[in-house]
Amino acid sequence: MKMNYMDDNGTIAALATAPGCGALAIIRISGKNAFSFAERCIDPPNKFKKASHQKIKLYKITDNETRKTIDEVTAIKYESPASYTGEDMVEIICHGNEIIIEEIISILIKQGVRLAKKGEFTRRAFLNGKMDLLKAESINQIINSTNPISYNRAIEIYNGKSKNILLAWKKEIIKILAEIDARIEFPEEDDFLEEKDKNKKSIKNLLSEIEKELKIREKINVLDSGFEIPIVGITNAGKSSLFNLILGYNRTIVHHEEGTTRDVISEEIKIKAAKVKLLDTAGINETNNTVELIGIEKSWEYIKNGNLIILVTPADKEISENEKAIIKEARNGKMIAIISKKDISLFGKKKEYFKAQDIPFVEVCLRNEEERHIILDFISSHINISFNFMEQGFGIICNKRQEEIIKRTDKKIKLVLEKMDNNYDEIISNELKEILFDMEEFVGETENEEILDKIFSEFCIGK
Ligand SMILES: Nc1nc2c(ncn2[C@@H]2O[C@H](COP(=O)(O)OP(=O)(O)OP(=O)(O)O)[C@@H](O)[C@H]2O)c(=O)[nH]1
Ligand SMILES: [Mg+2]
Repeated sequence: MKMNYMDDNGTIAALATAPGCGALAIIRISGKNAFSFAERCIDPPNKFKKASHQKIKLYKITDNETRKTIDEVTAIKYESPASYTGEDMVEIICHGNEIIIEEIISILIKQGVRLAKKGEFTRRAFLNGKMDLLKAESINQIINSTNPISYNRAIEIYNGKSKNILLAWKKEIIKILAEIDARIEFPEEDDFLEEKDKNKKSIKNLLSEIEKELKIREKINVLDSGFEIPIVGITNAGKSSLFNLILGYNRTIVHHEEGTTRDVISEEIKIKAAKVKLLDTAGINETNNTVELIGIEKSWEYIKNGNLIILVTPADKEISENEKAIIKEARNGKMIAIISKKDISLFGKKKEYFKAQDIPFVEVCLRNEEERHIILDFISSHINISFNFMEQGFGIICNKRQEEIIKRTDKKIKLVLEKMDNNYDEIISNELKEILFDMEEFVGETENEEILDKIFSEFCIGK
């Protein structure tokens, strides 16, 4: 059954902090009866009644039926409209134990407070005009970002940057549209060559900005779903040693025998706050062993498809034909090299080779734990390079809804450009009007109950 939020303006409560054990937890209550409901369990109630707006004070939570003290807490009163939701709100800060949290919430529910739905606090904030849609959506991104890049974008979107960009685009379209509509109405006036040229240039600019934004989104999607970094190379190069060194524990077998690793072993980790899927792979080798061959086949897959490829190559050996083949296969400018075994290095030539190939490298001894931070710095800087956002545009898209709208706009802009070549003014005018509508939808100027349901259902409870 579809819940109708519009009809529901009761008082709601939920845990606002992450569930589980913690020093403190925050329970939020919002709605027109928030204060009177809170008074019925906050002890002493008179102290709470008299407490002024946004002043934090110490209380107890008591179950009025059993007279049992649940916890010692602090609480803050926010008088409407100066609260997150714009309604009267109370925040109870209790100890971060699920038993306490459950008890407090169940006391509130007994009084008639309802458990909040996903994103309901933010939805109310939006409906009460505390924030626009883009800001509300960016809050979800701020909470859920798995990497500093999308987090930084989310903060800027929260501060209104994407809205400003969209409004500038919209203004440009309105200008072009006005000119084209005037031409449709008074076709005999002039040949409008100059205007047509100018319009075409503006549309081309807009298209290139939109395409940049879609590219950034694609990269952020990759980052969010886990940036894949396979460790590849010939057998015995030190791949598993590197894998273990990065993880900080012995996850996989390291052995001087060739072909030790046969299957792909993967672990999700954070490298300087970026979510990464690190993979140890089978060494590329000539072998007749069927199991090893299956592993090698998988290694080639990762060499082709990884987001950033780490080639481990031993300093004591000349570059081999297999390594040259690996480099050739991964030639998208997304390979970095770790030259292992610098402690037993016999050849200096390898460095020269990577310099000539323009592949960034670092020389290390993988048996030396102290070199871990050098390796992490090196990898992290190359994760950032492969996401060189600043040069490419801003990153206005922060969720699926926005992505779909921009993809739609992209198609329509391409169509407009095509029609401009053929002077189909009516079609162009219609398309531009639709693009305007898309842009209004993006910034939330066209409100729609179903869209709101979808957006806020992606939030967590308590936000
Ligand atoms: N001296 C020295 N030995 C190293 C270094 N890195 C790795 N080794 C040794 O080289 C041998 C092979 O290391 P592994 O990490 O198992 O190599 P691998 O690339 O995973 O090998 P396969 O799984 O067989 O493809 C082990 O005996 C390691 O201890 C290094 O930097 N210096
Ligand atoms: Mg190995």
